[in-house]
Amino acid sequence: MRCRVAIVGAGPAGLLLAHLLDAAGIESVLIERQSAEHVASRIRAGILESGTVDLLRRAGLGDRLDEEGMEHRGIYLQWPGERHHLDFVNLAGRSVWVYGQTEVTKDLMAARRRAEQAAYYNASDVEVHDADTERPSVTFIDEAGDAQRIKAEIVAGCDGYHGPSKQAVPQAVRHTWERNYPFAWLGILADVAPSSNELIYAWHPDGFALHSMRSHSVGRFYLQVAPDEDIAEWSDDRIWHNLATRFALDGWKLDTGTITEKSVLPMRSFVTTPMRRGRLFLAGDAAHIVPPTGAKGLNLAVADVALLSRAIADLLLRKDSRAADAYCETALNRVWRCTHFSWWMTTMLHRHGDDFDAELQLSQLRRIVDSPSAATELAQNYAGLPIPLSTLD
Ligand code: FAS
Ligand code: PHB
Repeated sequence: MRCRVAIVGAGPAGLLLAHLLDAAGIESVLIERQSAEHVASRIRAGILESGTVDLLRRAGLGDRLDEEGMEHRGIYLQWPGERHHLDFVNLAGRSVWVYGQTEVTKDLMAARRRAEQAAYYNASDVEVHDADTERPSVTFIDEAGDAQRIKAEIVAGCDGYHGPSKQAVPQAVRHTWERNYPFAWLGILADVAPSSNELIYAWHPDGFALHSMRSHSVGRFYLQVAPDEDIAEWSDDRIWHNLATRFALDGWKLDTGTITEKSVLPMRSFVTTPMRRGRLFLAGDAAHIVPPTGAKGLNLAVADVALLSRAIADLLLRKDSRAADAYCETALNRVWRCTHFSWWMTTMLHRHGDDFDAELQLSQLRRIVDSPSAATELAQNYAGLPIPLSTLD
């Protein structure tokens, strides 16, 4: 089988790339290891930058987002006895939106079905070949057990942290940075109306806690735990008790409800370069992972894909390779900015080290609340940098 672009991975990066290429009249094929149901059921990110929202709207994917999403002016920063609001609209001129990645993925999958473009789910033994040539290809076993080879002009590796695409970049030229943090997040979904109108990021001696949400009736909460935490040790009561302790504030109460999902998420920073090798381009978690404290992971994947969609369209439709040749450098500039911000938020808010470290963290938090320039720096990074030009521009 031949196609113009073979996309490995049908998470948000792969699905959005397929959608943006379709908008430019470029056909693609998606090859995904999991079932469509599995992909659509994943619970992951919750915050969309306004740049991401604007792009989704312009791509015709904004209807449900506008109906069900929740626009937030900012976040709260908390430490024992104090909770302060940071207003991103006043500080940085833009808001953020609460609309789960699960919903974004469902919207993208529906758009893919409407476009009637090929997608192989439940693919196994996926491998990228000849990335260094003008004739790259992807081989795999399809869900019927038949061997397939897709010959393409471009291969996009959108297969996340564990995907095979990055392996197609020769080890000798690959450079990887990785930082595993000495803590993890215990995340829960609960059928309970949020106890706050916007997200609360709380520093506490017992550990970090985050009050997020998915709707006016579903709360999303995270607790800092040990990296090897056994979720079986965490009863619902123990989770709610720890959340109430870490968010405690005079005159405020945390409402509780039925916990419908709980999981432990590892915390790591990871970057691999180059993000391009010949006709293979990496985007999203295939090239970088950030700790979710800065709400960057999904938004960074969207920015990669906007940039990549334009580079592929220039290359295939206009024989102009400038954007493709600059893809790696341009993408990495934003990757490292988001990697630094996510590392900074994570090391500022999570308990690790000794009491000296704790005093440094509290001093940093007070500085943000007391200094408009410090608050503006956080707001500009959290609310997001402008999204690169895509095939929609
Ligand atoms: P994804 O990992 O979403 O998608 C990659 C796709 O490739 C998957 O569908 C996978 O099945 C497929 N794949 C893998 N190997 C393959 C193979 N061999 N062949 C074919 N397909 C293959 N970000 C936030 O901002 N906030 C959060 O709270 C947050 N929570 C997260 C929780 C978890 C458990 C994880 C893993 C990530 C979380 N993230 C969060 C980051 C997350 O949202 C990612 O940034 C986002 O999913 C990136 O999208 P993709 O690059 O498409 O990668
Ligand atoms: C979420 O709602 O899942 C979420 C929100 C903000 C973060 C991380 C996760 O920083």
